[in-house]
Parts: sequence; C-alpha cells; structure tokens
Amino acid sequence: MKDMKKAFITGITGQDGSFLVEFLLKKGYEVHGMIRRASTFNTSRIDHIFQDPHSINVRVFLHYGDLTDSGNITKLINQIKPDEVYHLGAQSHVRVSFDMPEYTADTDGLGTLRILEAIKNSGLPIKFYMASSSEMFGSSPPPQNEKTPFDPRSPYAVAKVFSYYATRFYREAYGIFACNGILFNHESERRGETFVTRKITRSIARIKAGLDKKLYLGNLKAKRDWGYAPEFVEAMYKILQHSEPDDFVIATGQMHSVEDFLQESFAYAGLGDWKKYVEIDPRYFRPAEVEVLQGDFSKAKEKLGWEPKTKFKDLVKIMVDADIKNLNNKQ
Ligand code: NAP
Ligand code: G4F
Repeated sequence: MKDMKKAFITGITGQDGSFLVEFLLKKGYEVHGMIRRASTFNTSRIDHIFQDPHSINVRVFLHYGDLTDSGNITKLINQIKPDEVYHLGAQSHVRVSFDMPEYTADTDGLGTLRILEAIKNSGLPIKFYMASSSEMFGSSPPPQNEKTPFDPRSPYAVAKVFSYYATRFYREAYGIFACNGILFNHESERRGETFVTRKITRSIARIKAGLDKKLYLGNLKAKRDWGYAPEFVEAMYKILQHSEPDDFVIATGQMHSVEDFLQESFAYAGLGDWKKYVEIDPRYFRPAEVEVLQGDFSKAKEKLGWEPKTKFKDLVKIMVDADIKNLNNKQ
C-alpha cells in the first residue's frame, strides 16, 4: 500500500528484532527482515507473526541474507526500498567474540559498512538505526553517557566502536539520517539462553523440575544495567522519528551485580540460597572483563520522552516465570 511505511530489520530473528517487528506492525508498518539460511529452523521468536506470502494483505516479508555478503545487502536495499533500516544483526555474544574475533569484526563491523554503503549508493532517503552497545564504554567509569570515552575490552566491542563511528561518518559526510542507539543490557523471556540472566532463569526452571543440580558461571562480581527489551525497542523507533539524526544512550540508570541477579531470582523461585547451586567454571571468565556498566539516559528522556518502566525485581520475575512455564509446557 502506497502510504504504508516500510522498515527493513537485520537480526529480525533475535531477541530485539522479534519485539521490534511486533512493535512496528502495531504502528502500521510493512516489515521486511533478513534471515540466515540454517540447517534447522531459526525463526522460533517470530513464528507467531509469520504470514504466508501467498495470502492477501501480508505485511511481514522475510529475505535470506547475511551481513558478510555485500551483494545480497545491496540487492535487498534496492529491492525493498525501505524508509527505515534497523540494523540489529550481529554476532552479539561478547565471550564468543574472543574465540571468533575475525568473524565478529566482519559481521559486526564490516556488516554495518556494507549496509551504509548500500544506502548511500541507492540515493534513497533511508533512515538508519545502528545497534550500538554499552560494551563500547569498557572500563570507563560509570555512569556512562553520550560523552563518555570508549574503551573497548573485547573484539565485539572493538567492532561495535567501528560501526558507531561509521554511522556518524556517513551522517556527517553524506547527510544520511544515521543514528546510534547506545543500548545497555536489556533482557526478556526471549533473551538468548547463553547470556547470563537467561542462563540463570533457565537453570532455575530446570533445577526446580529436578532436571539439573548445578549451575556453572564465571565472574559474579560484574555489574550491569539491566532493562526490559520491549521498552528498549520502542526507544529505537523514537530515535528514528526524532527531528534530527543523533546518538542516544538507552538504559535504566540502575546497576546490579550478577550475584544480585542470582540472589533475587533464586529467592523468588523459592529455591532459597543460590550458593547451594552455583559453581564457578573458569571457562566462563573473559580475557578482559567489563566490570561496571550504568547508563545515564537523561538525553533520551529530554529529547525523545523515553524512559524505562520495568524495574530490576520485575524483570527477574518475568524471566523466572516464563522459563518455569516454558519447561512445564514442554514436559
Ligand atoms: P541476538 O538475540 O543475538 O540476535 C542477533 C541477530 O543477528 C539474530 O537475528 C541473528 O540471526 C542475526 N545475525 C547474527 N549473525 C548474522 C549474520 N552474519 N548475518 C545476518 N544476521 C546475523 O541479539 P539481540 O540481543 O537481539 O541484540 C540485537 C542487537 O543489539 C545486536 O546487534 C547486539 O549486538 C546489540 N545490542 C544488544 C544488547 C542487549 O543487551 N541485548 C545491548 C546493546 C546492543 P540468527 O537468529 O540466525 O542467529
Ligand atoms: O550476559 P552477558 O553475556 O552480557 P554482556 O557481556 O554484558 O553483553 C551483552 O550486553 C551488551 C551490552 O552491554 C551487548 F552489547 C551484548 O550484545 C550482550 O547482549 O554477561 C554479563 C556479565 C559479564 O560480566 C559476564 O562475565 O555476566 C558475566 N557472567 C558471569 N558468568 C557470565 C557468566 N556471562 C555469561 N554469558 N555466561 C556466564 O556463565
């Protein structure tokens, strides 16, 4: 339909992509997403909104692609002609980036450049959102805001810093409406199972069901600013609707340690003292760690009218309840 806005999401099958496509459909968008070919289905987070392309009034379209394939990216941008690109696709696991630094740089760094170049060469007035990360701040002391210097501590963060500056550069040099959302950690019932919050809540469900006895973790002292993902994808949308292209920190301003998360979640699940279940496995330590992240989101509050709603304790409850329910449904 002529007046319907079109969005193209890379990383549509991920946690954030799945919430963003739901959000944009409610706003009346036609949504296109890039998916990777895999030998097993990788669309479980978006299966509930899948629309058969043969039916009428379809508003969700999936396209095979990969961030390492510039020909494919150029073709998709020229075919879809989106009004807005939300670039969320990435090898997003910090620990894994130490094992696969070159692949991470290719996907998370050069992948961004490939999209920006395709947008520039298309000549179309496409707005671009870059999923930048609080990991870029590394060991810069908290609270971190848009003016805090970057000090990346992983191949993942190095690649994200590259993408952050590429986004700014294409804005300044070519006048593209290109923006960075510097998002602090955001979690949900759809969070990947190997990130620490979800690893904990999933393990709680398994321990309660008698399937596991122990949970093996790494650094419990690290502190993160954990928010709720559906609220964070709304910020992405607001960033692209702002009157001018700009960069924004999106966070809750509250900081908790991994130990705090263990304490809160095990107690809420009725399992008592987490220390009975948790063991340290050095394989989960990182060659370099980001110890403390706490975001100052005042610019987003003032300019976008965005602020987080879900508090830490409620986030823990949402995730524990969902994992217990998931497991019960499977059994
Ligand atoms: P996620 O759940 O890991 O999703 C990543 C998405 O990227 C998936 O759809 C994945 O596809 C896709 N992808 C990975 N490699 C790709 C490649 N080579 N080509 C095309 N697609 C590829 O991540 P998320 O938590 O939703 O995060 C979304 C974005 O925000 C990421 O860029 C992440 O780095 C960034 N970020 C996340 C957070 C956070 O706390 N969640 C905070 C700051 C920034 P498959 O499903 O096929 O694997
Ligand atoms: O849950 P994590 O793996 O998330 P991390 O490294 O903060 O990265 C996430 O947030 C970033 C935003 O700041 C995103 F850009 C990135 O894509 C990703 O979404 O680890 C959180 C903390 C770390 O300090 C880690 O060392 O938890 C510690 N941790 C302790 N034991 C563990 C474990 N992390 C994982 N994944 N697994 C453990 O067993």
